[in-house]
Amino acid sequence: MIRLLVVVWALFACLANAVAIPDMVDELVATSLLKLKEYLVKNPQGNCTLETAVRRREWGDLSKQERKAYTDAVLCLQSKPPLTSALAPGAKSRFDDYTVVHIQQTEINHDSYWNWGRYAADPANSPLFNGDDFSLSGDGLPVAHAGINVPGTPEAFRVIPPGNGGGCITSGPFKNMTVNLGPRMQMAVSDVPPNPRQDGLGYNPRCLRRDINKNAAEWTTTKHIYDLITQNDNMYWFQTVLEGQFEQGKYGVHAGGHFTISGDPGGDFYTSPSDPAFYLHHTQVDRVWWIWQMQDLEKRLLELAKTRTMRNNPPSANGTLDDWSNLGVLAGDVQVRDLMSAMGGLDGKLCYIYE
Ligand SMILES: [Cu+2]
Repeated sequence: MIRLLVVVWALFACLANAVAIPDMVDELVATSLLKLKEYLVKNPQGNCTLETAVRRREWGDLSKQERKAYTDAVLCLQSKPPLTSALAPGAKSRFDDYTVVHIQQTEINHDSYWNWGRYAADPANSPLFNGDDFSLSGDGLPVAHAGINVPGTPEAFRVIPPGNGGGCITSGPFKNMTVNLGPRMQMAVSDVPPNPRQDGLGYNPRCLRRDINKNAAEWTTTKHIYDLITQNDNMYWFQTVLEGQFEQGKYGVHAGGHFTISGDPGGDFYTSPSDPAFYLHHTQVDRVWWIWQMQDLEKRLLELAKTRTMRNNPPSANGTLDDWSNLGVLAGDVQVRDLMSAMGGLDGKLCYIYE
């Protein structure tokens, strides 16, 4: 068994072409893939097999050319006309369409992810945020600003101390990027002009600000991720711990990752997808859910918990597999049932695994 795992790992390390030392969660993926393999033998998913599945790889494991291709694709989306401008006058590009749909509804996935735990000790020097040409651009210029106020937490946990940035980013592929939409929330960083519309959909051109925050990243260590996956055996608790138990001063990995990016629009719950790093963060959220599902596929693949509204605010009915999720101009209406499986969801359009 152990020998087989070593072989599986050697294979991945080879495919990934930059060899990072696997962390505890990466090792869990290796064992989980064996479970997924068994499951697929019993429940074949048409053309979607482990051999045909797209392999989503960690940002730091991509080659420099692959990272550049990714940021070039984002810049390309930013150069294309929008589809949502009638609805949101602030939307100026195809990239903004994703933010519009998120402001109104939800988000999408991309092909690389950010393994928070790998860089939690020093995110500003990670290959994602070190500011070189193969990063997602770096930290913002140092501008004095308050820490991040986390609502609903006990006094002692109310504020996450600020990082060293807070101002406009100045390096890397997105240094000339214009943020058009939002903000919709009160921002922790200074000098962010308010949006002309209360819903955040008005036109509000400004620089991308970041405050890469090590203090927030402490909530996203490999240990946090591993415990989240292995110590919560139903969807209710998995989701509760993932989303954070703010009332107990526990931010959880989801908020922890958002607050690690921070700034504007990264620190705005609604507009955060206008920072390109958002997608790598949320793909990691998807990865963590995927690893959790694989621990018991029969039970967890289609398991839902909780209601249709975030933190049940306003109160709503329990979510079900028959509910519809509106992905707006991105994908139209999709049934939740079709979004549960990375292997064969959406009539086989979803077919991917994580390395
Ligand atoms: Cu999020």
